[in-house]
Amino acid sequence: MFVYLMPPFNTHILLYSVLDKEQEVNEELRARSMGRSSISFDHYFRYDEITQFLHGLVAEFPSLITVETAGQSYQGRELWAAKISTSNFDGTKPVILIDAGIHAREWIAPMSILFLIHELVEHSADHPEMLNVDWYIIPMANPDGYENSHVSDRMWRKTMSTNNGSACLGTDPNRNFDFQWQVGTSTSDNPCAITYRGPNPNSEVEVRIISNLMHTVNPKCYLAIHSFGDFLLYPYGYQLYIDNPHTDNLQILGTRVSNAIRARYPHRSYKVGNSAHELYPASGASDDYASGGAGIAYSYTVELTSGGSTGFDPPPSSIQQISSEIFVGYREYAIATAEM
Ligand code: 0X9
Ligand code: ZN
Repeated sequence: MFVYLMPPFNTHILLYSVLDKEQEVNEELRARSMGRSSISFDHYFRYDEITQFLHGLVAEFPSLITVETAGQSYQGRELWAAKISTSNFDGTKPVILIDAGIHAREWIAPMSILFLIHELVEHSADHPEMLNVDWYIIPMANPDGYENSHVSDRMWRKTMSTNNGSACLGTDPNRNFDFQWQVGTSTSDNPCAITYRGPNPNSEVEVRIISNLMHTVNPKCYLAIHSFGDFLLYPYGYQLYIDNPHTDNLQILGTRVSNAIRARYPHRSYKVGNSAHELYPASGASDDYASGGAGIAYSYTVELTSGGSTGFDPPPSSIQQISSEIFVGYREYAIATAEM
């Protein structure tokens, strides 16, 4: 079981082109010229730093970004929602909904989204094509688990809720969504398993919050950000060979996004396909709920690259590179969503 949860290693040699180097240097110069030397993507942010970062942006760019709480985690941390819009979220533009960090140990996922927010807000003039959509982003969807993975157990994946009759903590939030819950394999009824699905669907408050947003925000496109394995996956993933009415379009858009990344970063190849087929069948995941429960046609799980053979632990020095690469993908999703 555990083996199946570790997507196959990609043994890419990380090649930096001259162009990448140039971009890195420009990025640094630009950051410095903005006078925000405190913001750097050279380390993994803890929950408090994420909170500070988001509120700092609101103070400086109030017409572009607002931050509100989408609700509180089991242990009482806010699930911050960053709303980025050049038209006040007035309903005139299609919306992209993103969550990252629902799996605690996948540290690169929230970092890539903080980098996206940084670009959208602090360098908005460079990305007008990305602001033809409104962004509703939960950069840290499982703050309790995330903090636990920093202070106690680096490989912690689940929430931190207690379980009746067991000393083991937590539910796998990506097995807890209310669509085909408990069906098939890679979902466990054992509270001590890392894929524990919970006593019933939606038992986790973090899952209820995200499920609700899928309905209230009414996005055209939903992205769940995870790591790792270099995949852009689409539903249905609860079982093999279950067709999704939007399969053709999901494959087309995923391919477009993967191609955009490869065109800019030739060494990086995100594979596109049905999640059960490309990775493994797993039920109760957010992408399936977005599709089958909330009726969002364009729903993907992004499994970020680990940039080499480092699994869930890309070195801090590669946060900027991995985030810059997938930024091209997020950009392409935005351009496509604006066309929908
Ligand atoms: O197993 C998961 O929840 C995801 N992979 S991870 O390595 N980040 O844990 C994949 C979920 C894919 N989606 C569905 N199976 N519906
Ligand atoms: Zn994950």
